[in-house]
Amino acid sequence: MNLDIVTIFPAMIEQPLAAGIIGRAIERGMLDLKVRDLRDFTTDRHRVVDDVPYGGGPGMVLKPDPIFRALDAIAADRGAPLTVIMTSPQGRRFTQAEAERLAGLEHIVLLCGRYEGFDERVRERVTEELSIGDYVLTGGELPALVVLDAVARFVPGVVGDEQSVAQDTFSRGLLNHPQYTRPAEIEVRGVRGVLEVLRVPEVLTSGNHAEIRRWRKREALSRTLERRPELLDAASLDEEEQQLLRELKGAGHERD
Ligand code: 9D3
Repeated sequence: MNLDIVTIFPAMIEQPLAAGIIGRAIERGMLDLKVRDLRDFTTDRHRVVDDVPYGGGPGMVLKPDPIFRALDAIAADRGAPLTVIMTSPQGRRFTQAEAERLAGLEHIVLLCGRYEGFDERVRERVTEELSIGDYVLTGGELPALVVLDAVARFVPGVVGDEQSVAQDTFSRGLLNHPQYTRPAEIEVRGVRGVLEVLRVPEVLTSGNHAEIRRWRKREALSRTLERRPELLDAASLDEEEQQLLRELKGAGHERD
């Protein structure tokens, strides 16, 4: 998969990728990422990328011409047409389904916003506009990394364990069940300095795999019901899960 990220802060993209799974996938050639410094596409001596808004008001706006020149250079390098994604607070919400769809594309360009945003005319060349959530960030670089990370996981070979990609929370539509690893018992100091023993649930060490599967299903369902009940509307549950959910909902009412 080919990706281009256009930014005025290339280090904000490059530095995090120096470590971790996505960085390694790039080194191994599974992802071809080119980080493009928007300033390289200016034509003035001071490499200016922003200007005051027409009509007045606070802040600065990203100038359109360097962005158009960057996109022309990327099209010349990679071949047109381009899928150009603008990161912006006005965008549609980026979701796991969007990540999977974008992973099916051969090439995407991510434009990172800064200041008050882009000159509106840039949208002429933009295929989609994405936000990662309802909170205010200082720019589009972290959102671009979020999109890159979520999309790259779907590229075959990037994540070692294909099963973990397929069984992921948002692919299955449920939150994950609790996980434990060795040792089976740990002695820890609690809130008031009192020693207590924390044990792994017995079912997990029982060797009864049918019971383990059922326990995990129940835990995943009860967590989802408790924390993210809206996910249950879209989740596809098997017979056993539907029955467990009915039991859990019944148990919830008894407590009221
Ligand atoms: C203080 C500026 N705000 C005035 C009302 C608007 C604004 C402009 C630019 C707010 C944030 C930003 C920078 N954010 C992004 O470029 C961004 C973003 C985000 O802030 N939250 C979630 N997703 C995204 S994607 C790009």
